[in-house]
Amino acid sequence: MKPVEPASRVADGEGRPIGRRVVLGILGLGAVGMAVGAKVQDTVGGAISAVQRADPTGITALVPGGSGFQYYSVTDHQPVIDPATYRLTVRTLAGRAHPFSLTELAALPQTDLTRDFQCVTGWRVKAVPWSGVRLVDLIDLVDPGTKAAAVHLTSLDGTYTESLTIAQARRPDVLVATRMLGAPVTNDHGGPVRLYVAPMYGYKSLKWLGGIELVPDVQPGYWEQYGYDTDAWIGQSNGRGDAPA
Ligand SMILES: Nc1nc2c(c(=O)[nH]1)N[C@H]1C(S)=C(S)[C@@H](COP(=O)(O)O)O[C@H]1N2
Ligand SMILES: [Mo]
Repeated sequence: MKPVEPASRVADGEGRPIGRRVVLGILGLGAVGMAVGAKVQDTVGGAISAVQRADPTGITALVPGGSGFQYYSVTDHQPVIDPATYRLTVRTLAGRAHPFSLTELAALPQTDLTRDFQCVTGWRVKAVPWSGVRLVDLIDLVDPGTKAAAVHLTSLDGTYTESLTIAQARRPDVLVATRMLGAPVTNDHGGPVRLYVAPMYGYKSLKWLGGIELVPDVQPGYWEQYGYDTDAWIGQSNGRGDAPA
């Protein structure tokens, strides 16, 4: 059977699927972030994976704060990212690597967008404020080469990938986001840097963004290898009729 992107699950108070967030709450570490030492993170990570092994649906839980987002990760340990050493590496077709620190990203023109977030499993968060650098601005900074037809995006979780055609990547509503919901992107939401592809289903909005590579052809991303559409337009793909974001 093909893996299916898990439908959202909420801890129901009867000891059934306990999300990792609940565990963090129990441990009193709800604000685990990038500044927390690796030792504490390891302990928390161990507790999380034990609980997740008991959750047959995969790895989802409500992210607290009433935002309506569901926590998604296809790996059982999310990356710990030090903002001081974080680099987003943009690689040209010719193989040149251009690293961007958070300070360098912050110095580039910033774009604000307020748009819905829609997961292909059905949940939607209305009017989310997003900010960051347009993907097109980063691409244009590195001299992409005329033969690049697509971008391949990689996550620092080591597993998740995504792709966009160059035309999609050049849209003004595709952001390399450093802020969402009025604050820096949290580690749970893929911070310090995630993608936000406004017109497409949530699986395009790769978390813990580490690499952007210009490539000659579209390479299907993580979920796309299991049958989800690579052109993931909201309401015009995956057999769904949702209203555009
Ligand atoms: N690295 C990574 N990025 C990811 C995912 C994931 O599992 N791993 N899930 C995707 C899916 S299916 C959705 S709906 C959104 C969920 O974002 P959130 O966890 O901030 O709510 O992240 C997307 N980006
Ligand atoms: Mo999703």
